[in-house]
Amino acid sequence: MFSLMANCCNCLKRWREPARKVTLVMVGLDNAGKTATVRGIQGENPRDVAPTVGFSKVDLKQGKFEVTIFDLGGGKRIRGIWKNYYSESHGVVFVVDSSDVQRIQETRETMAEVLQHPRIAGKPVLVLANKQDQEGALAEADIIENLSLEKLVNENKCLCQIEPCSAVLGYGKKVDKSIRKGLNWLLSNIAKDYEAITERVQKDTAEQHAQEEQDKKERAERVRQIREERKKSPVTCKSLSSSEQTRKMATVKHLTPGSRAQNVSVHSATTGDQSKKKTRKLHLKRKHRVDPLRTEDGPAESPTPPPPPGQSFRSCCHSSP
Ligand SMILES: Nc1nc2c(ncn2[C@@H]2O[C@H](COP(=O)(O)OP(=O)(O)O)[C@@H](O)[C@H]2O)c(=O)[nH]1
Ligand SMILES: [Mg+2]
Repeated sequence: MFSLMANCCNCLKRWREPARKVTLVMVGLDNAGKTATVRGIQGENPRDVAPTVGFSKVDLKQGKFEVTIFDLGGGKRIRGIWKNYYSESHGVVFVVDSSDVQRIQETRETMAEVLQHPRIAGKPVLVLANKQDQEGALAEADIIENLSLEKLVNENKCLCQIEPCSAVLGYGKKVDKSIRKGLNWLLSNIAKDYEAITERVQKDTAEQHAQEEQDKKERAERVRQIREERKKSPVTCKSLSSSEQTRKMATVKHLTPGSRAQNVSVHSATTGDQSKKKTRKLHLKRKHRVDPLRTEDGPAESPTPPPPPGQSFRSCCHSSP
């Protein structure tokens, strides 16, 4: 009787608890089936997926959890962005294409990088050994061996569960049971350690934001310095008297008629302060075309003739039949 009451109290307590917000990062090589998996969980057809450009953010309710999943693009060149999502993640879903035997080593290296990352190590990891419906797909034991999974998770102190599955078997209520089971495992392990993981998430996220702010300031400072240096650099033009400037620019006009840069310069050289500003532009723009003419050996030859005036670059280029 007493234990029944205690159970009821616990149930009531859990029912009254606020929903827990959990963020998961979903990674794995391109074509592993990450987007198909997320769509299946969401109740959308996993077969109509296009390759993920950048990332997609999916919010869903799973029991007492409000889950945000960052489904990240897995192409080689985009994997660099993954680390930007680690700090705010409570756990990881790593999707493996079990039928892609040729890239299993690449998968292993990629997984090692993820689990070793200081903002991931120690967090729970669900490995979905996807595409089990494909002929020749590696079985669970082979995946564990090929990925050196035990070694990896022990070294990085990550709780880990692997689920062989197929993301295209069904969706919504009919989503592969192994995917559902794996997700429940991940969420319940996050729940067990929720306060500690959340504290870590908040600390890491604050640190990351501070770092981003710092980087932004440093970038702005570098840009400011470059601008300062540019302002100081056109010494030659500044030291010329305005009549000299006019003469020089008139020469430019004479030598290269029709050039947009020179037209602007000559026009701008006619007035005081404004002329200084525009002269700087001239200094930059005329660089390519005017320099060879200073040799006074006659008109310079351009290796590739510019397109006729008014003709755009696009219309100059056409593919061979
Ligand atoms: N046969 C089979 N194909 C799958 C499975 N999961 C995903 N695919 C297909 O694999 C391709 C890549 O899936 P996608 O979810 O875009 O991979 P992502 O790059 O990891 O997001 C798509 O054509 C999917 O339909 C699966 O379990 N079995
Ligand atoms: Mg995708």
